[in-house]
Amino acid sequence: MRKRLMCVLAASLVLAGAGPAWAGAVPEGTATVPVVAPDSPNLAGLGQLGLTILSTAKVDATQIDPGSVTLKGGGIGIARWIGGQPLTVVTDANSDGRADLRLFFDKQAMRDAGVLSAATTELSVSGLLPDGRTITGSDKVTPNVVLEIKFQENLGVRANNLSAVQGLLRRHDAVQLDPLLPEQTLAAISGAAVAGAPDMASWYHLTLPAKANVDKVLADLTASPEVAYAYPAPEAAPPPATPDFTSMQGYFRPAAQGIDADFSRRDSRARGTGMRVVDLEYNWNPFHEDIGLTWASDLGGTQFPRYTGFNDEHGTAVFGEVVARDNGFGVTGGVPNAAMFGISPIQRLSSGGTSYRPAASLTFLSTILTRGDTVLIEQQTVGPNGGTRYVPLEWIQSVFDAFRVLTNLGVVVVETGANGGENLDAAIFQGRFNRSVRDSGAIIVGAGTSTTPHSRLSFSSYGSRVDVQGWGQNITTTGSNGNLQGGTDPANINIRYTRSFGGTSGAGPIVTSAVVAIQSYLRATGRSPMTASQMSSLLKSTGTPQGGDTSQRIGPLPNLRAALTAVA
Ligand SMILES: [Ca+2]
Ligand SMILES: [Ca+2]
Repeated sequence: MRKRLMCVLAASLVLAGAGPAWAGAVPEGTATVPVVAPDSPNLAGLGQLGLTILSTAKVDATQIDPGSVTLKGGGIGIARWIGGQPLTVVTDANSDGRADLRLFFDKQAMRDAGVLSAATTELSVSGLLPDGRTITGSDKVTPNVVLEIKFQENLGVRANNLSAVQGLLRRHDAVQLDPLLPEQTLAAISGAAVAGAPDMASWYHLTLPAKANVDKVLADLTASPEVAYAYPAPEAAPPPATPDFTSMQGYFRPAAQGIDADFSRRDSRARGTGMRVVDLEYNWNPFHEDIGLTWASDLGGTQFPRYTGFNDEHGTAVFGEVVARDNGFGVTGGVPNAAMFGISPIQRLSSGGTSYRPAASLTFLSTILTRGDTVLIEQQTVGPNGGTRYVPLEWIQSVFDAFRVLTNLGVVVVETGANGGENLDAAIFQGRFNRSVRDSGAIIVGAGTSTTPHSRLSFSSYGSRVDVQGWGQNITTTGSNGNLQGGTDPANINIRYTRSFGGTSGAGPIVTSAVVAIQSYLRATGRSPMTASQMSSLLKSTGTPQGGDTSQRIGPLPNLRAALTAVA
């Protein structure tokens, strides 16, 4: 038995050394990155060409400053939306688990600068990483000219009958003529055709040699009796840019409305630089355009696999409240410079199966975290009343012990209070939420209304043990149900936002933001981080008091301006 335990400990130590991504030397110089350009860029027409910079083990392409990227040979910068925002999309283009950066360049600007012509054989980009490294990469291309063309319907031009246009195709050295629609679709619509409807079978894409003079060819085609329409084949426009939703994040406005992260974020010392936050969470999407992380954010690795039976949108919403990037679009987290990680409560067993063991995940965290770090518990558990009468996770004694281990290390644990509507002072809880009986050290968070005077929401746990509250409704953040942008279409997973995240799950990250902002400020001013108990006292003494029925206690809403002023 003892021998087995030693093995497990050894394995944990190895993981602790190899896992976290926050250590590591800063490389210098130039890095080469793989670039994917369109195989055959179309020399005809307007619009943008998309180039994708793929991330590697050494380069996170999403960290490249889009404003620094240029196309070699012409000094062409990235295309911009009206308003100046660069045309970029963050997506895992090659499905290798690393988010990649897709950049768009204006074709007209490329042609004017000579970067895109019949003689072009390669497109090369260079740009800068935040650490000062230059990245370069290139891809081979074979430009051509592609037009969208409709022949006169009365000619009956079909894929198997091009006789009426053979002369015209020969005259222009046509390389290829593809029907716009496959035969199967054409057959299906002809069956349902309404008299007078356009004949879609007469539409084609016509490929001409790269050296073709586009203006001259188009003039000739348009004047030809066989042709109804001819113009450059359209380019795919990138999806519209995400607007700035930060004005909808009322939970970060000054007290009494919110916790006043507006105030703390104006101070570079309170923005979370160098601070670590770990979310106990089933799953999350690190590749969201406004989160910009990778699976390096997963501290659990194979030992604590993420649970994919639920969707990842809960975790994505939580991450956004805390660390969404301050980049002019989407939302901004309360401590946008903090390093955020997640860990699953599911443990892989040596037998090969898995088991729900949050205490194991949390104890594993105690092997990597240190004083000043913060852990957010986004899990609840069934209480003594059963059903959905959920209670804080520390109801489970092994979890309580794991919290004690973390608290003793100087890690602040922020625990969501659960959505079971329970009175934690009731006799059935046997004093387990009475600090004079047992105290995990965790800061328990209840859910209050988004409007003043911040009264308890009916689903929120309450009682003397609940320390502070956050908004439990109307939270604008990344991910979740997509009712602000993106909807539920799986294709929009990286651009999805909600205006209605909530529950104690939504309240916990608000309080976590306050905790990390204060710890960040203390560290940046050369002082020791606060213990959980000191932090809890500070947030309570400086917060906006609870309104409504205060006999059902969920505590005050933190006020960062007052808290930071108190420790300044
Ligand atoms: Ca990738
Ligand atoms: Ca943002």
